[in-house]
Amino acid sequence: MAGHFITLEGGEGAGKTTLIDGIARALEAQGQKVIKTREPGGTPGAEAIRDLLVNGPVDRWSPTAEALLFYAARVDHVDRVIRPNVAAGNWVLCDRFADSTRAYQGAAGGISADRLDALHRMALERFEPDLTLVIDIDPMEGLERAWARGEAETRFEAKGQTFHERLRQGFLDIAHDNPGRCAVIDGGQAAGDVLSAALDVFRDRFGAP
Ligand code: T5A
Repeated sequence: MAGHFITLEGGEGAGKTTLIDGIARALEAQGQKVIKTREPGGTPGAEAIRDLLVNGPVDRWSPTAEALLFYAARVDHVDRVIRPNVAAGNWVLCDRFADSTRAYQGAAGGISADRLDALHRMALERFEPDLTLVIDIDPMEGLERAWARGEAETRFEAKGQTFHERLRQGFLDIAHDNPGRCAVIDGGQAAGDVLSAALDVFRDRFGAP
């Protein structure tokens, strides 16, 4: 039986990593095999590209150069980790995927949706997640959480408030335009309530955990 490819999306410090851990525990408690992974990253090559993207001066790359680097990492990750694990029947929980490029480099960075769609089709054809949870949070609240944790990879966090407001709206627009794939979760709630809301969506879509 084929597995499932689930992505978590949202702005900085939205709580994606915390939520992935909770969902994984709930699935594993039912005996399911779960692969937790992230973008950019998830393979040695993609982690090397991550280092180029998340560190250094804020203007190190243009949005177009960023998008190409994110997709180079993504193709390696999909080929080596995501597709084989879905084919093996596992649950793949991925912290960020193509919607992050659509929101960060597209809605906030200024690349048109048509150009990013063309890039996605060239790289991955029509490959998309089975479910995307968009964790929505006030950008300042998310950034404060990330700063409080002493985040080291600060290149994208350092972009201005307008960028982060456009980013939030970009994710909400993606969810609105893809209701069959996406569900929006209020990330401003306590972590336990965010997890309950996410598990409700899982039960609704997959009947588990
Ligand atoms: N990027 C990525 C692009 O521009 N384009 C792309 O295509 C892709 C794939 C790296 C950067 O790359 C950019 C976006 C990013 O800037 P990342 O590593 O996912 O991506 O970066 P972040 O979003 O910054 O990841 P974080 O780990 O900082 O945020 P998370 O995972 O959303 O949040 P999490 O769970 O680590 O929580 C942050 C803090 O808040 C607490 C946690 O304990 C933690 O301290 N917390 C809560 N506190 C209160 N209430 C809750 N409900 C909480 N949930 C978590």
